[in-house]
Amino acid sequence: MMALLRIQSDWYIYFWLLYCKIYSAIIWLFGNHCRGTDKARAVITSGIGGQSLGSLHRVRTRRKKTQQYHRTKHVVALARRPSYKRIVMAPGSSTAHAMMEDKEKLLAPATIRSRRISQFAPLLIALVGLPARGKSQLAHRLARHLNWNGESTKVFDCSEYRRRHMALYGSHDIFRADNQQGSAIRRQSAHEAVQDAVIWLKDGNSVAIFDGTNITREQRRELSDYCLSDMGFRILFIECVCEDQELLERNIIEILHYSADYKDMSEEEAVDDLRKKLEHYMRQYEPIDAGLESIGFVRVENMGETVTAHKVAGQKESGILGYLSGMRGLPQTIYFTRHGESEYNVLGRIGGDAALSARGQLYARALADYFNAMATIDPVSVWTSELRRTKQTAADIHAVKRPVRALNELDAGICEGLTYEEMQERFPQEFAWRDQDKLRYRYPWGESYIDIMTRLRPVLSALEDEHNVVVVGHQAVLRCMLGYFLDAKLDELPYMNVPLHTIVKLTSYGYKYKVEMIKLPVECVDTYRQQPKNCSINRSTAEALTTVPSHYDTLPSNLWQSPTEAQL
Ligand SMILES: *C1O[C@H](CO)[C@@H](O)[C@H](O)[C@H]1NC(C)=O
Ligand SMILES: *[C@@H]1O[C@H](CO)[C@@H](O)[C@H](O)[C@H]1NC(C)=O
Ligand SMILES: *[C@@H]1O[C@H](CO)[C@@H](O)[C@H](O)[C@H]1NC(C)=O
Repeated sequence: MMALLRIQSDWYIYFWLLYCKIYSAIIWLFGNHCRGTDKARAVITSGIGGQSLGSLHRVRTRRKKTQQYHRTKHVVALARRPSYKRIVMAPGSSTAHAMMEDKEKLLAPATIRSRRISQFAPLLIALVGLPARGKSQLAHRLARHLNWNGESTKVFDCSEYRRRHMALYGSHDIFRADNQQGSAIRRQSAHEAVQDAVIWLKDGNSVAIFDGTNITREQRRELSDYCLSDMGFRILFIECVCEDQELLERNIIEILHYSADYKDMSEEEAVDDLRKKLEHYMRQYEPIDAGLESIGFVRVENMGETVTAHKVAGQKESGILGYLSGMRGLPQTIYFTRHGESEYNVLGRIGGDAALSARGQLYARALADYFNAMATIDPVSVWTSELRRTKQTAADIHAVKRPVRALNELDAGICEGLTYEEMQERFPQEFAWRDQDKLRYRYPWGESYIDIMTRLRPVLSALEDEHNVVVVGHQAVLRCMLGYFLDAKLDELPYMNVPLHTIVKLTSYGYKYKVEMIKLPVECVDTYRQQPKNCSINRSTAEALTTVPSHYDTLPSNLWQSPTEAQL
């Protein structure tokens, strides 16, 4: 009785609780719809001037390029949350409601699954797009960038697998949709490429780039399902679109020149063949449609002019998005040179901030003559380090000069300013350890090659978009930079020979670079020290010093007057 009374007196509380329950049920019902909206849209406009390094310069050159190609650039990253398609629609996608209803059921499982896959799972990147849209170039540049950033990456090129099946490329005929044998071969080679990519990722590598065409919706769905549910890998599609006729033509010319398919054909035959091949592909091509496909993708238009991201989440993917948004596919020439011979070079001392020797000054003049003669047709800009010897080397070149801190020479810490002989005398153990693993060895209070690679990242990204830049740098720094552009193995980097008084000219072709070494006729010492045979910590002094290049003990005053003597 008492209880009943209490209930009666507290009836309004119960009523309130009931009301709350109903209210939260309503919220819950609608909440699923609304949750997407607030977090969903993230619009990133990045790329322009975002990097700290030489940003003024980059913006200036960008603007020039923009005018040239009538380009506008924006990066729009839509919807990190792959929840409701009604909210997140890429422009141009179909909005027909009826179509959405049945698609939603179809798409839902895949999106939920993809959300659950760990950030640390390996990533498969699949390229989508017609031939000559710059897919291979993008694939290899991205791979180079990722490898440098510590993600072991490899490109799996479908056309290479196809070539293995057909000793000789017959003609465009095999790309026809109704060619049974041809499509069987293509399917087979794509399958093998994917299998190899899977093996690569299962071996503990982090990224595989699948460079095929994957042009139909069905193919993409298959690949995506296979990756997400069977393998537990992350997957990102990158679609390359190219509307710019000028760019397209350049890509086509590049394919004709460098593709293995057209080695044995005459120019006319090749052009005709490629045109027909494109037509076959165009008939089958279904561009990625955000309304119909539940895949995460990035669309790259005109080699990085416009980059649109859709349902892209994850650390690696964001990094890739950033890289793509800063990418340019323009042909480029870059020059590298070490500073002229410095007083420390003559004495065999490392590091420091010495001035140029007399011969180093001669080199500075010769270098200026070289680029000033070029300047009337092809003006250059100059990047130096913040140290005296590079600034002095570039002093006479008529161009804008930009000192960049990240280009400073490897900091030798406690060994700054020592000769190798002094290092052996004072720190024999350190000296031996360095010889054992020069790439990873870090001087006490100083740096290692790996450290310079890290600090060079933004410079390298910036440099990839530049044309006619002269980088006046230092031995270790240039080894890393050249290693990046020439795809050198990491362990080879510290032993690359970058001699003094030599211009290294890199010219891009496709995604590769051609190297020319231009030695200017000014004498200098050799600073190249090979790895000695004995790297044991208790080797003798003589063994430690066998490969040290000869040098002076005091600075000769007449060094540049008698070159023969300087040869030693
Ligand atoms: C695209 O990927 C799928 C999935 O493995 C594959 O079966 C298909 O052959 C590929 N298509 C092309 C043209 O590369
Ligand atoms: C140092 O030298 C001794 C022989 O004198 C040798 O047995 C030992 O293995 C050496 N230590 C190292 C680390 O190489
Ligand atoms: C290096 O030198 C040490 C000491 O002289 C010697 O014991 C060792 O065998 C040498 N190692 C090689 C690989 O020559």
